[in-house]
Parts: sequence; structure tokens; C-alpha cells
Amino acid sequence: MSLLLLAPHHNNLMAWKEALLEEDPNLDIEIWPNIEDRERVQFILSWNQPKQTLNRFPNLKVISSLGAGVDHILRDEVLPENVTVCRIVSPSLVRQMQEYILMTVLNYQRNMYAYYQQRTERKWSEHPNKKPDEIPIGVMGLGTLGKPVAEILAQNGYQVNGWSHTRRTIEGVDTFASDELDQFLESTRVLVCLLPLTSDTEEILNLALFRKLRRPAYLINAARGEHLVDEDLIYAMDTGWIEGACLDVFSEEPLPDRHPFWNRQDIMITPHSASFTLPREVAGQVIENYKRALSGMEVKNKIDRDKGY
Ligand code: NDP
Ligand code: OXD
Repeated sequence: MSLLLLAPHHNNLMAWKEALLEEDPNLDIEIWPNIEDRERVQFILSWNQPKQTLNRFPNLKVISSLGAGVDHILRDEVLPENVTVCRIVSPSLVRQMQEYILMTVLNYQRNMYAYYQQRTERKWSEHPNKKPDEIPIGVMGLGTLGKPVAEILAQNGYQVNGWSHTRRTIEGVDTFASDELDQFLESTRVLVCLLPLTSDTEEILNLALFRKLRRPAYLINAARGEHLVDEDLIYAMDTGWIEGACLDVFSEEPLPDRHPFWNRQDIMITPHSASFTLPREVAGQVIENYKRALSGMEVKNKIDRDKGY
């Protein structure tokens, strides 16, 4: 039986192979497209798999994402019905995301983006620091990543709101359920998106939503590019609803050279680097799931295919 690494555009695939073999030297690992026998593949580790591949393995039991998100798997039109889908959950993914969001909020609060720009122009001009209570933060999605992000922001003295499908209870955070979106937005100025991409959340970051935020707002999207309607963000910024944005994810990655976001000083762009999965840290959990799959046990970090996350 074999474990297939199906991620031809991943820049770190060899590190994955090495980490898995360090953990278990007897593993039979194949790397797409070099497969000896498709019938032996029972477990796939995938990231942005090529089209028309997931249905080529008659004995496939489990597909695990190489990261936290599973939208690339669930949206695949040839995903077999009976296959279980799971994902990576790891402390360092959480820690890195907390750092990224806290860093971005601090940079915004202390006007660092304006100072970076002034630095390039040799311009000496002070801006008043925003007070933490002037910039209430709203975190959309209070799951594995969103909850600890909301917690660390609250611990740093910010007023934090959190929105999730079902209402969560988090110390120091005002929480809202999915039917309370308007109340959540009305009490938020810095909006952080950490939702999974599903049919309910696609294009949720649109003009109608931006107009409900306290003004001027700031947007941080570290979830998926498809959550955001790009033109609506540009319009909201040009009309003063949103004064800046920090985007880590895009509908097309790498962000194409021609994309208008590149021309804007008021949009910070990072290359899907908010939080990286570290192969050495998670090789053990992947192998445990592989062995569970082979012996017919339930895998860990399984997602609900009907909910989409
Ligand atoms: P989880 O599945 O653990 O949490 C999802 C959260 O979103 C839950 O709180 C859930 O609510 C809420 N949610 C889902 N659908 C809705 C909805 N329709 N309305 C309101 N709330 C909703 O996800 P993670 O925290 O692990 O990850 C979130 C996303 O972050 C990933 O899917 C991925 O896209 C992105 N990501 C980005 C990275 C980067 O480097 N930029 C790195 C890793 C992940 P409830 O609690 O009620 O179920
Ligand atoms: C993701 C990840 O899901 O990098 O974006 O894990």
C-alpha cells in the first residue's frame, strides 16, 4: 500500500517526503505523477491537485490536505463520494497565525504602513497613534485559528468581537452567531477573516458587508482569496469606507503582475505566508492517520463534507 504526495506545484515536497521517512523509514511514498500502481494508493496528501486526478485511485480511503484548508479538495469535481477528507491541525500553524494578525493590527494601529511609505520618500511626518479602544476588532471564524487569534488580541487590550456559525464562548471576546452578522459588523472597525471557504462564505467580503463596518475600517484577509470581491474592496477604499487592507490570500496565486492590488500603497500584500505547515512537526500526525486509514479506524482532524469544513 502506498501514500501519495499529490501537490505538483508545492515548493516543499521533498521536505515532506524526508520528514515522513524520518518518522517511519518503511513507508511506501510515491510522488505524483510517478506512480507504480494506482491500485496501491490508499492515502493521498494533497495541495492544489491537478484536475481529474482524485478519481484515478480505485482503493483510495482518505485524502488529507497538506495544510489547514480543505476547499481545494472539497471543490474538486471528481472527489469520490466515499472518501474521507481530513486536514492538518498543529500548534505552530496557530502560533504563526496569531503572530501575523497581531503584527498587522499593531502595524495599522501605530501607522507603520504609512511610515514604510514615507521612508521611501525621505518624508518626516508624524501620525497620532490609534488607541486600542478606537479600533474594535472583529474576527470572522472562531475555529482552530480564529479562536486563539481572538484570544491573543483580547489579551493585548483590544476590544474583540467574534463571529461564527454557532455562538462560541471565549473569555474577553464578545461573540456573535451567524444570524447576528449585522450586529457583529456594526461594532467592528478592523475586520479579520479566518473563515473556511464554503458556498456560504464565498464572496462574503463584499461592498454590502463593508458598508456595515465602523468607518474608516481596515481589512485583514488571511483565509482565502475567494472570500473577497476584489473590485468591491477597491471601491470601498476609493470611497473612504475602508482605509487600508492586508491580504495574504488571493483568488489567483501567485497574484498576477497585472492585478490592481499591486498598484496600491494602502494594500499590504503577503504571499500566502501568514502560517506555514512545518513537515517535521506534523509528519507524525499524518502517519498516524495513514495507519488508521489502513486499519479501517476513523482518522483524526476529519472534516464534515456536508458542512464544507
Ligand atoms: P476551522 O474549521 O477550525 O474553523 C472554522 C470557523 O469558521 C468555525 O468557527 C466556524 O463556525 C466558522 N464558520 C464556518 N462557516 C461559517 C459561516 N457560514 N458563518 C459563520 N461562521 C462560519 O478552520 P481553521 O480555523 O483551522 O482555518 C480557517 C481557514 O484559514 C482555513 O480554512 C484556511 O482557508 C485558512 N488558512 C490560511 C492560512 C494562511 O497561511 N493564510 C493558513 C491556514 C489556514 P463554528 O465554530 O460554529 O463551526
Ligand atoms: C492553508 C494553509 O490552508 O496554508 O492555507 O494551511
